[in-house]
Parts: sequence; C-alpha cells; structure tokens
Amino acid sequence: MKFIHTADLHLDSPFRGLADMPTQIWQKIHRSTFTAFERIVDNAIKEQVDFVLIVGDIYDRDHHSAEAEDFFVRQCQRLNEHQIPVYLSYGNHDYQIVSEGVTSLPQNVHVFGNQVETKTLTLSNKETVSITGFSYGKRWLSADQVSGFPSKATTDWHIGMLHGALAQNNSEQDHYAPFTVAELLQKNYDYWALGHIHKHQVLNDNPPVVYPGDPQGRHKNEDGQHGYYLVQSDLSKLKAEFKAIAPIEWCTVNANLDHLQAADIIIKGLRQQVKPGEQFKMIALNVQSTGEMSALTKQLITNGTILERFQEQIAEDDSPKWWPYQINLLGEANLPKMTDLDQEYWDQAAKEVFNQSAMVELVGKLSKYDFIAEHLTEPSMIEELRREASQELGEEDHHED
Ligand SMILES: [Mn+2]
Repeated sequence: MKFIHTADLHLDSPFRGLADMPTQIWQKIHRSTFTAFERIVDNAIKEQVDFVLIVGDIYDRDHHSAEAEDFFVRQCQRLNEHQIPVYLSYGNHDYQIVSEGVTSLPQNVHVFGNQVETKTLTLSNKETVSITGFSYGKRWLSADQVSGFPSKATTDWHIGMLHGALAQNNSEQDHYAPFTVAELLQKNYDYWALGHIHKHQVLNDNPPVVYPGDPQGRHKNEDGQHGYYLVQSDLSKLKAEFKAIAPIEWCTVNANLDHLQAADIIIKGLRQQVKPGEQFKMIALNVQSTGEMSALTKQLITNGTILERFQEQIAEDDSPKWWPYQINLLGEANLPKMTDLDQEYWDQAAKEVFNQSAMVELVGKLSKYDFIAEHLTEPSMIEELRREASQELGEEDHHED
C-alpha cells in the first residue's frame, strides 16, 4: 500500500501585506498554494499511489474563491483519470454541512460527513483498508471526537483522519477536536493522518501519528520546508516519509554589519550573507551590529531606505531567486541602555507579560477569530512583540532625557 497524506492546503491564501513587489514575483507567491497542491497531484500520479488523504482546510475561510474551488475540482479530475481515489474531510477553515450526494466533486472523491464514519476500499493487490474520519460542520468542535472512532476494523489496514489539536485541558483553547496521543494509540490503528497544525511533525513513530503541515507556508511564522508525507507499507508497518514541495520558502537570515554608512555598501554586505537555494525564498533579514554601528546606518535600516533600494536591485536581476520583504535591526546594541535596576524590572515584567497564557488572556474574545489567536500565541510572534515593546520603551526613555 502506498498513499499520500496532506492537509491544510489553504488554497488561494491572500498573502496580505505583500502586494508591493514586482508582478512576476507577486504572481509566484499568489500562485504558491495552488502550485504546491498541483505538485502533490503530479507526484501522486507519478508514484501511482493507491489513494490521497486530505485532512481538512482545503480552503481558507475568507478566501473560498470560485478560482480555488474550480482549481481543486480540476486537480481531483486529474487523479480521477488515473483511478486514484481521494478521501477528504473539511476542517475548521472550510467547515460545512456535508449532505450525501450533494457535491460538485468528481466521483473518485469521498467526502466524510459531519459524524464520524468509516469508509472501506480494496486495493489493486486485494488488500483492504478502512478509513475513519469526519468533517467540521461548524468552526469549533470543543468535544473530543476520537471517542467516537471505532476500534480497529478487521480489514488489513485501518487509518484515522483527524483535523485537530492536542488537548491543552483549557476550555478557552480546546476548540479543535482536542485529543491525546495515548487515546489515538488505544485504537490500534495503523496510521493517524492529522491536520490543523501547519508545521509538519511526527507525534509518534510506530504507528505513525503525523501532522503533514501546510504544503505551502503562508507567512514568516510558517518558515522552513513544507510539503506532504508519502506513506508506504513495509511488511505489517507503515512508514511515512516527508517530501518537500513548497515552491516558496520563508526564512529569516541573520546578518552581521559593522559601522557601515553608504546604503550601497550595506546592501552589498547583506547580499553576500544571503545564499539563495533551489526554491524561491522570501527573506526577513535580522541585522545585528558587530561593532559600533553608526547612527546613519541605523537610520537607513529603520526608515526603510535599505529595504527599498535592496528590492530595486533584486527586481533588476534576470530571474530573481529570492525577495527581501523585511529588515529588522536587532540586538541590545540598538536599544538605549537602561539602568541596571530598570533592566531588572523590565525583565521581570516582560516575563509576566510576554508568555502564551498572558497572550491568550489578552486576546480574550478575539480568540474566536482563529487567525488572531494563532498569530498572537506563536512563540516567534511573542518574541517579536517583546522586542518591539522594549524598543518603544527605550525610545520613550530617550525622549525624557
Ligand atoms: Mn489549517
């Protein structure tokens, strides 16, 4: 048996705040969620997999566009032409009431209903497979859904499809079909195909319990490689292998600068520190000063001059392999010095304010909007807020001087 496990396609993600770039590059970014899924379908056909699993969030809630839907149908048709079935469930972004027989999808696509159900299929080698799953009918599912999953069936293989998050045992957070790994393992299934968390990760090796992540990262907090899992049987076990396919990779490059002054020299220095790879890279540069950076250099970086000039240069390249979308000036060297006592109080206060539970409290009612809650409780976002707050505080201090 060989299958593909993917989730969280988020087709037609809007990539807000990035439109200010050459059309050619913007097109590449705008198309990236589509391209990623198209590559998955290409590989499904090339690898002649037995089926494809898509575990929720095919569409972005606010961007369930006609274009996205038409694209998805066409890709499923390609799989249909190669007799590859698709098993899909809807998640918290594309939740919908699934009524039997009402679908514009080709006949190879099997959609899970809003109650937990099991579908079975027989592979060309006569092995039998049970697949259990459900679709979100509303944005939140606070109750544990796994308790409704049956025990392992008598088929050769049994796979669970679950779009959800590990239980935090906190009613403010457990909105996405909360589960524990122990509870999944108790079912004795051969594979748990998860969805919802956008960073690919394996929660258990044998049997595999796997989040494939989104096949295309959507912003700087979804950095690194993105793709899908190719799962194959090896005697009585299933082995999952991550395959990177995202056309665009978000990354942060830490660059060191000395006391430079002229914008062109700074850009040259930064350029030498970026190593473009095979994939197109969206780059945030964190600039740190190795020595005493001049006030002028700092200003050129913080007022956006360097970024703009840098982008102009990249836009002139023949076929750019990367795009710098942000430059941050980092490091304590940049912060006006606090007295030791201030620093101590600041560190203490920062510890209390900039942590996940304080953020959840702060977000309060807004947490019903997933994108706000997800964004604000991301560790790198919390770190960024802390840095910006200390910068602001330092500047206020400076004015009083
Ligand atoms: Mn998602």
